[in-house]
Amino acid sequence: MSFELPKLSYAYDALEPTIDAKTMEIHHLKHHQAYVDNLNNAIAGTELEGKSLEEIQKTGTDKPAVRNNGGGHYNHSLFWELLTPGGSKEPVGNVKAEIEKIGGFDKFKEDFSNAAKTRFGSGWAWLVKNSDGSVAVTSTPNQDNPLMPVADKQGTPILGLDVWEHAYYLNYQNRRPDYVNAFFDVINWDKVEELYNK
Ligand code: MN3
Repeated sequence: MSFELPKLSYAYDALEPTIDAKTMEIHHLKHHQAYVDNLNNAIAGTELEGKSLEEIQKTGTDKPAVRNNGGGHYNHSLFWELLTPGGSKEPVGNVKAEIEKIGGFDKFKEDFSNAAKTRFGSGWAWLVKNSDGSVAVTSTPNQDNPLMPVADKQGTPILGLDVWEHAYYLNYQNRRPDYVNAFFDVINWDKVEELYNK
């Protein structure tokens, strides 16, 4: 049983003007599909075949092809679910309460945006849930994520933002900060809450 490209629950143009349809289509059909295909090739015939995608993040990352493509598949699968047309504007429920404890929503936006804007080169900004239920902002290079033992900061990702140029270059060119600011218009906070409560 190999991994497959997940279907999106919205149309490619549904997130405009924040994320344009062409970027969504190429990102999903080309970039994400390549991570899926390369991950399947990398684990075929190994002890990782048949393991869950989460388990592969935790145990397979000593192999570069698994780290890069397994991370790519996990990160993008999560990312698509965290986006929604119109967005829900503000955190809800337990996530809202935990964000209050780290300084409130405005402080969180500032910290998360800084993590996204200052991640040099390609990578991701994250909000993670710690084992004690608290939340924290972090970032990772390339297709790493906080489930991987190699990550500076461990935790369960509940919000992630792709800051690779392929995620924004057609619409924003070199203006990563504008893309990061616009991301807050399309966050599915109900999904973030669902991930926190898992
Ligand atoms: Mn990407």
